[in-house]
Amino acid sequence: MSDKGRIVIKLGGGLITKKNKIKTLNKYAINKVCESIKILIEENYKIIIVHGAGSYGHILSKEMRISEGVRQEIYEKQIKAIKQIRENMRELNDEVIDSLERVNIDSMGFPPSIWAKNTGKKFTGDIEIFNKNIGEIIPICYGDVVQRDDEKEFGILSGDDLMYRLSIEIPEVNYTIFLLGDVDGVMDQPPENLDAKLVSLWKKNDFIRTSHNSEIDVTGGMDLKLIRASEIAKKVDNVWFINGNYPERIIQLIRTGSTIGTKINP
Ligand code: IP8
Repeated sequence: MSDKGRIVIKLGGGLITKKNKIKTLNKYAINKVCESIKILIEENYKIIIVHGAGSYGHILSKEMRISEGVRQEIYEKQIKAIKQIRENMRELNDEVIDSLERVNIDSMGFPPSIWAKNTGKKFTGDIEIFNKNIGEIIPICYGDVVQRDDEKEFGILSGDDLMYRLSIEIPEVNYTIFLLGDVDGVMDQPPENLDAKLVSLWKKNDFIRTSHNSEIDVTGGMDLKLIRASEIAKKVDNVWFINGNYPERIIQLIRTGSTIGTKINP
């Protein structure tokens, strides 16, 4: 069977963890997604996996104001927290690796705290390690605390920014998929509103009211995801937001060209 291209897929933090309670895992969801990833590999797609932090990263980052950089008054506490967050993220990454192993997929985590610097979509670091061929190990990375070159010293590199550079710079990406935890895709109103409806096609400048939960999310929630996704769509043909609790929708998408979810246009 011929090589069908590459899929960059993000397992959102709200899917793989329970966001409100520190370090609570949704192993069931991770296992289910990994079963679908197995099918994608069998269908001859090259895969790059990114995952978010959820309750393994956002709660402590918010408490210790990590995204603001150095705060002299709590500096020592911040340094301790950074160590803890990085450890938590490796632990979460190990859970993803373990779920892939259960379906006989060999994968490897590349912690951004080691190879990446600076935050936002212009972060630096060699992403060539993610340019793997069919049959090679599946590379994984995730949102992490990274060093910054300026006076802030450190900050948070979101998985959404990793999605951007991986989708744009690694060759042959034909699908970029953001798996969400609690919704079918982009909704026309905050999803907690009972009459919120799924937006099946979203493009830049389409207005929607998101409910970016700044109580918990330190990176940018749905708003950042939408901005990055529409930038990616300038280059990648199929950029989608899909409910990760129904990963069979990814299979339907690659086989039929459409599914329940939101397609993002530039
Ligand atoms: O959940 C955030 O990554 P994201 C990373 O992909 C940390 O935005 C450590 C909070």
